[in-house]
Amino acid sequence: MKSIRVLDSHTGGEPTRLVLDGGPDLGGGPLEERAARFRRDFDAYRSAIVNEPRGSDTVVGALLVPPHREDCNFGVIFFNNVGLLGMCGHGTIGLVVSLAHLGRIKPGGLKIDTPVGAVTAELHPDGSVSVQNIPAYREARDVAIDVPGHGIVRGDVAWGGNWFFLVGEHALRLELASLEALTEFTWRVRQAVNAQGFPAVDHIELFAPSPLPGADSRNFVLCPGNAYDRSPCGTGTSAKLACLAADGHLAEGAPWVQESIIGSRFIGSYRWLDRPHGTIIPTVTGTAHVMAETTLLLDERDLFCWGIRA
Ligand code: PYC
Repeated sequence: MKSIRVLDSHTGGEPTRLVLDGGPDLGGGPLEERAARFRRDFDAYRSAIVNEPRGSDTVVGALLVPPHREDCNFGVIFFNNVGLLGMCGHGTIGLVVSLAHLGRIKPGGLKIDTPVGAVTAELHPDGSVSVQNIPAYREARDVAIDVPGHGIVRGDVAWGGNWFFLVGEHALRLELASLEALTEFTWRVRQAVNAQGFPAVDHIELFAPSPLPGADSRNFVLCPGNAYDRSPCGTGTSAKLACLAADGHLAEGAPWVQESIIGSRFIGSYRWLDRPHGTIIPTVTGTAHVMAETTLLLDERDLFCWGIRA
């Protein structure tokens, strides 16, 4: 029987399953190449770790690997129920809290290698974590998408470590009671965005004012495998910060409190990297909690040993 040692955490309600031992051996080289190897040769591991019956559509896996970049302390490759992610903000916060739980880091800064670039994280003495993400930018502003059954939906396309379509105007209420309608709508929006010029967009993000005091905005984020992000989405918040910066709606260094559909919050801010081109360095701060230290057992006699795959 194969065994895989994992540490489960959640960041604002969104789970991260950190793979410590027994995951696929991806060899060395840049993380982008190792991610391609993971995708090509070890997809069964991805499914076994995060899909049912051991996981669920919401679980994001984080494979801990040695870094390639010399200035990094750790490397990580994130994955979900349908494939690999570029970066993952909630997952990085979960990773840092998990490393602290294991005694592998103390409060302070560290640098983490990912397939889309190096990120810097800071574990604060109160246990919260700030992630300084890779550069984020808006690719296209106020794009009109014709969504069958819904009409024209306008939004921005932005990169925050994954590709997002960000929609501020829509007819839906951002509350858990509307989950089915939110999922159906954003799924249709993604189909239309992909068909109408932006095939790489795999996350759809809706915004509305928060009904609670203290937040600048509430979001609903549809992830690539159709689960919604329980956290405010670190890469989605980064994409939002890039749009706010480009529109002149948030000053450099000012805080932006982004709330998720379940009420968990990240505090975002940015600094300009390249103002003429609208490129920012976003920072997202949040908290995570460890939940379980587990050994996954993979029994080849089990029909669903490698997870239930669509
Ligand atoms: O926090 O960046 C994030 C994220 C991406 C997908 C789920 N969470």
